[in-house]
Amino acid sequence: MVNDTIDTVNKLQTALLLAEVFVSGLPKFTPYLKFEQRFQEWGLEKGWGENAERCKETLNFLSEVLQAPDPINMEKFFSRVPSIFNIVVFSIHGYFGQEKVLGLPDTGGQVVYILDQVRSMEEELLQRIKLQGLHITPKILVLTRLIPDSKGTKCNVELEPVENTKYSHILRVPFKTEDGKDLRQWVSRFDIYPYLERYAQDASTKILDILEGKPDLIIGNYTDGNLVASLMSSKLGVTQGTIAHALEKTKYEDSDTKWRELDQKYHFSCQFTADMIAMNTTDFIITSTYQEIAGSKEKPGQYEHHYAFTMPGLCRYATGINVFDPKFNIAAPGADQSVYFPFTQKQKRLTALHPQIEELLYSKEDADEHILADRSKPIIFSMARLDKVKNITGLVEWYGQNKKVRDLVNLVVVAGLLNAAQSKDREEIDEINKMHNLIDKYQLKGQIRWIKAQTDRVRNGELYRYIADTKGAFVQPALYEAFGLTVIEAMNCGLPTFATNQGGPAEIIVDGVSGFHINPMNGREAGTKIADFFQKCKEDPGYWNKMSTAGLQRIYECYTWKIYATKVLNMGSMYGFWRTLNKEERVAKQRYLQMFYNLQFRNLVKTVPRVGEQPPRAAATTGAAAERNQIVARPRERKPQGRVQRMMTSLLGPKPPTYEQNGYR
Ligand code: UDP
Ligand code: LCN
Repeated sequence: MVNDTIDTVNKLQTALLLAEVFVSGLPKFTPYLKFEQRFQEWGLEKGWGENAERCKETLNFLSEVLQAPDPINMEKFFSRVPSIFNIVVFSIHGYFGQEKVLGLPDTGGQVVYILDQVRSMEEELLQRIKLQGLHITPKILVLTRLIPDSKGTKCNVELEPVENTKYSHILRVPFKTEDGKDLRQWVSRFDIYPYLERYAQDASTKILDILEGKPDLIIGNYTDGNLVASLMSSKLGVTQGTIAHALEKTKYEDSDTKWRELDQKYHFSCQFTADMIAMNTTDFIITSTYQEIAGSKEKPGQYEHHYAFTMPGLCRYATGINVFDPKFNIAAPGADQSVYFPFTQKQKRLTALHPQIEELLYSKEDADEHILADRSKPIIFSMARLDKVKNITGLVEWYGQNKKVRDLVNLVVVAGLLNAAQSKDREEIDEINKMHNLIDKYQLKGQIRWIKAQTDRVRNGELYRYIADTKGAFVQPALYEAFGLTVIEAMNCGLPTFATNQGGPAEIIVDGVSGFHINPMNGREAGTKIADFFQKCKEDPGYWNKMSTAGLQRIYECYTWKIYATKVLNMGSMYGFWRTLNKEERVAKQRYLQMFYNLQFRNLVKTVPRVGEQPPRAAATTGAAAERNQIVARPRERKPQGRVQRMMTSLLGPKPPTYEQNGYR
């Protein structure tokens, strides 16, 4: 925005003043081209705005920043700076695709979130570039894994345009086996650590090729994507943002202290170490709610869980991540309102899909144990991956135990597979068996309909609305839910919603006003709350409409993708600026984190078997070897001191090696 003739703040301030006075005298919509030459004479280049009015505002915002750099002025100015055109988003695990993937193992809200996020960011970028008076084509790449055995999805396709965008693509890069071949099959998110470093190298090469240079912003998602984003952004010196979605530490109680017994199944030691590295490397963290950062009085937040914890015999985090760090930001996602719209919008309703939906809900085929006997009852509905934490089996149990609810409503759940023999996912298999046992135990035949995972998003949208037509409700019973996209999808469709008070939904819903909180640890209370609602609706049919409308109002106020995209692009711009300051401090921290990656993370990765391998003998993570390697990790400290310093010095000499020296290129 400025050229070399401006090399002092005084010169900049003078140029701003002259230019502002000049454009103030022009008609508002005078195009930039008409006065470009004058701007250049003052040392100002393109990017201030597409016309006189827009330039005047931007010039004024910068003058204000120079006089009083308060957060509001800074944000106003940085929202105008044309610093982001190319964005890379990492989402590696699961089946990342645009159709037929939802409900497959490890494949849920993160995929929906990212596809909607990309669309909204592209739209916002295009609008910003136009208003900046520039003619630049933005590019967004979503990096995921190419899975040759793609199970009928497009996960075996290398490059795929993102639907409803012009310049955004999914780029799939395969995992490599040790002998350099493409790994063919899906790998559980718990087991993918041995593949990530090589993946980061291969992905970087492809990205630089396609973008013909470095991206301006890298956004990681979940542990694996965040780690790879950290590797790439450190290597290329690019601004990085991370999104946790749902980290495992929050979901599995005592997973830190019990890491040894759980490691073979979940490899939490690897995962938590990767999370610590990514949280501390990233320039900024995007969260969906405040509670995700700092929780509530009763319950720690997802990030707060990572502040101080110990994996006995391995590592103790004294200040893993400080929840007061200014890198934390809230940008809540939305739901695609062309898919999830209110049931009352009759002209938009997809009535042609109703026969299919009725088949899904009431047909006799393939579901002889799950036929709803009384079709006149409202439906309580839930839809989720069949993971333990989603607690769909909990909901079935509360329903089974509560006669009043059973009398008032039918239960419909869309979740996982119905046949354990068809599943490869360890937790899903346990949950499938549990579901069948509960249906038998509480004799739920005639009152429950269990439908396998449904991958058609558009039809799912109509399904929520169809449930609303029955004057039913959505129930989200998770033991913990980081955010809960199904909650906002249901609310967008006007379906009154009961959702867990553990995690994001506690913030999305105002209890008793825009929906209801339920305590997943107290099924009896949850059942009573649901029964009371339907009883009240029976007595006063206006009550159902009131809750439906209040849910919608809450969504329009707080949960839309437009609000999200504005915030995230502002973050990219602001934190990109902060990166240029405090360089020394950054470098020292970076060196510490690289040491941590090289010495700790790489060793832990060796304990995770690759596909087809027997578990290797634990590297220095268990027993005496682990005791020898025990370190106290304080990644936020500027300069490692004391014991860590001694360890670094004894193992590495005074200067720890960089990623490059360790073979990461
Ligand atoms: N979903 C789906 N079919 C299923 C299960 C889930 O389409 O059988 C979708 C659901 O509509 C939502 C996403 O997957 O868009 C789940 O997101 P959420 O945040 O609720 O949970 P996550 O799976 O990410 O933990
Ligand atoms: C993962 C989850 O488990 C959900 O709670 C979120 O809604 C989803 O990611 C999107 O962030």
